[in-house]
Amino acid sequence: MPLVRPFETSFGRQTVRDVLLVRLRTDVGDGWGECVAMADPFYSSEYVFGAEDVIRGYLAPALFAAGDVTAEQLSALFAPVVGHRMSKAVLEIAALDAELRAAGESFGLRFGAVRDSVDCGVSVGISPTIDALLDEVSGYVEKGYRRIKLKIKPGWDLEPVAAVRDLLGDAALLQVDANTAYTIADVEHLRELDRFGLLLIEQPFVEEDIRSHVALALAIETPVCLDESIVSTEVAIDAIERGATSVINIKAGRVGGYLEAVAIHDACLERNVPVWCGGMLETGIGRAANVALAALPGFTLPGDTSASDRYFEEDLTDPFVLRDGRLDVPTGPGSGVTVREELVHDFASRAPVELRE
Ligand code: SMG
Ligand code: MG
Repeated sequence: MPLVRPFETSFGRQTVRDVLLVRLRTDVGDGWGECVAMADPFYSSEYVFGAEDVIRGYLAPALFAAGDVTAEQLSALFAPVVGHRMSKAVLEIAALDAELRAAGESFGLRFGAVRDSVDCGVSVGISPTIDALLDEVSGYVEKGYRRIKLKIKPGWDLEPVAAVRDLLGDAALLQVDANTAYTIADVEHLRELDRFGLLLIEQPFVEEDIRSHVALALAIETPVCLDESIVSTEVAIDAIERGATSVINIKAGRVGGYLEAVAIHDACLERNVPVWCGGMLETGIGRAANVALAALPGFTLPGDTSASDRYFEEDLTDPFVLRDGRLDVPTGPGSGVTVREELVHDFASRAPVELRE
């Protein structure tokens, strides 16, 4: 699906979103899921074709062989497959969608939502120039976004952050995301971000490097927030206890599913660690589940849960529309959104792959 504008991060520039969708046919009805893996393994090791391959070769056969199972049992069923969390997550959410549609229960109710709409932020890519960046940010502010996140990398950090802080004023919520672009040698440089009153700095160092995040957290006043590093509840608790992260970006796909995401939320709530809902340029299908997740009590910071028009000219569901900086949590059964199947068909880069028992 073409993006309305290119999205550049420290690891690359995207102009389209190559989305792997799963439609799960069950004896209680169908469920849909959106896999958050990107086309290339640059954000994480997972990528679209890899996801398709592991679903086809391992996860779907395990599902078929298991017979009568519930969505809740899938993570144990898939445990023999190491990693591949985004692939596991899409099957789990498709199964949950089918189950909850049959039961007449919404994702929000199932996850434990406590609000009917959620505060939204927007993630702003690296721009060709500071002027272009300020234009883009101004547009989002006009639309009502409640928090701005700037993508940063070496050579694109202090100057753009200073310019945007100037534009927004001191009170505005502003944060940065490096997608692992820095090393421990950059600690002194990153400390200079302290003067901008940021909400947090997200994932400055590589995903396995918890130790350097601990060192940065000790050196800097800006709270350190992990994204890529947090792949499970155990890792989240460990990173919190070691002082590597004082805020967590929760992305269900990255942690193996929404049920694990809820567990991380619960662990963080218990430890007074604020969380927020990350984004992976989802269509309305994935967005519906993210918005439901972001309605849990521990999600106290605005998420990367932007409106459909931030990403796409046309969404695969009815568009999510920003209202006073917030998106409504769908209330219908399952995801609460209806997939526009003709549009999925029109956008499809190839015919659907059908897997059977
Ligand atoms: O969905 O609005 C969105 C994108 C939010 O910045 C975003 N995601 O590291 O948090 C992150 C990135 C990962 C995806 S980059 C293509
Ligand atoms: Mg991130």
